[in-house]
Amino acid sequence: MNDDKLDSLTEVLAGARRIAVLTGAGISAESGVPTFRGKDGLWRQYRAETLATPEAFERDPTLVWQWYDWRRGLIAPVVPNPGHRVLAAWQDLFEDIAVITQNVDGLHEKAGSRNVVELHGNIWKVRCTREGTVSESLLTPLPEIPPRCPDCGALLRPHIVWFGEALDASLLERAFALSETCQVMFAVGTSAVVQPAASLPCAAGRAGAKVVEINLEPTPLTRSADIFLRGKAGDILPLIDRRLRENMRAGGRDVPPGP
Ligand code: BJW
Repeated sequence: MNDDKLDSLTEVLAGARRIAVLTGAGISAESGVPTFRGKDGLWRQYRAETLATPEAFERDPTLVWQWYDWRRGLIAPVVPNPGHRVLAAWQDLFEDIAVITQNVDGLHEKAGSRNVVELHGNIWKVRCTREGTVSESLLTPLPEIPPRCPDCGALLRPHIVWFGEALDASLLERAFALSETCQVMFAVGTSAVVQPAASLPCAAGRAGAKVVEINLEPTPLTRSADIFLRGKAGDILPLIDRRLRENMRAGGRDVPPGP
């Protein structure tokens, strides 16, 4: 990575207290979770319309659940990678850091991040289609497909936001508030095409934040980002972390060793 870019980024971060990070499937790719739109992405092999819409679930809940059961099986053994771990470790370096994630894999929490907004839900949660109650469901494979609510017998659905569904209004409000009040916003490993999440870095930029994008390739966000760092999140975030800690130490701050 270009050293000048790293220098200007560490300069920007040196004075920052409030950081927001929007993450997408790319940050979990190095843990072994498939992305959606990449070379081996899920939407290259499966049709979103038949698996990730409310209409698909209404038509064939068994098919939709079989797909989610398979994905839960893929995600169950994976662990956070250096990208997730750096973001969790930055809780020691910045007064306020929030992770706004489109991912449903729970890996940020697993890495130790505490302030996480899960915009698209969580694959380890289920929701009763009759009562709307949300509960954890960790068994994989599921003992019964499609699973039913133990209280009322109605179908359970994955607690995930499908295409055409509204995001939880209070989570979205929180995500915009975090984006519009941060000083630096990172967009890490997201194709930045799915709304409304893709609008968050733009909202941050309009409100005066520096926008830093980390991705293997340019996205629709790249042109308006202040700094674009091309490469793997699991390489670039640790690189930034090391440089940041060196600078903080040089400035007389007592900082713990990195993750
Ligand atoms: C790396 C890397 C490494 C790889 N390091 N980088 C036309 C225009 C505008 C909007 C719309 C439209 N038509 C329809 C819409 C709305 C729609 C939408 O935005 N569609 C677009 C695709 C066009 N949005 C919705 O429907 C949302 N709801 C909504 O708008 O509601 C309105 C409403 C209001 C009131 C009432 C009713 C409705 C809901 C969106 C829900 C998205 N859900 C999904 C599926 C969840 C299913 C599941 O997980 O099972 O969420 S779609 C899928 O995309 C998933 C992701 O969270 C989301 C974003 O993907 P992400 O994370 O960006 O991943 P990828 O794969 O796209 O990109 C990975 C990136 O990482 C790439 O750039 C790589 O280069 C990079 N990368 N390895 C760094 N190691």
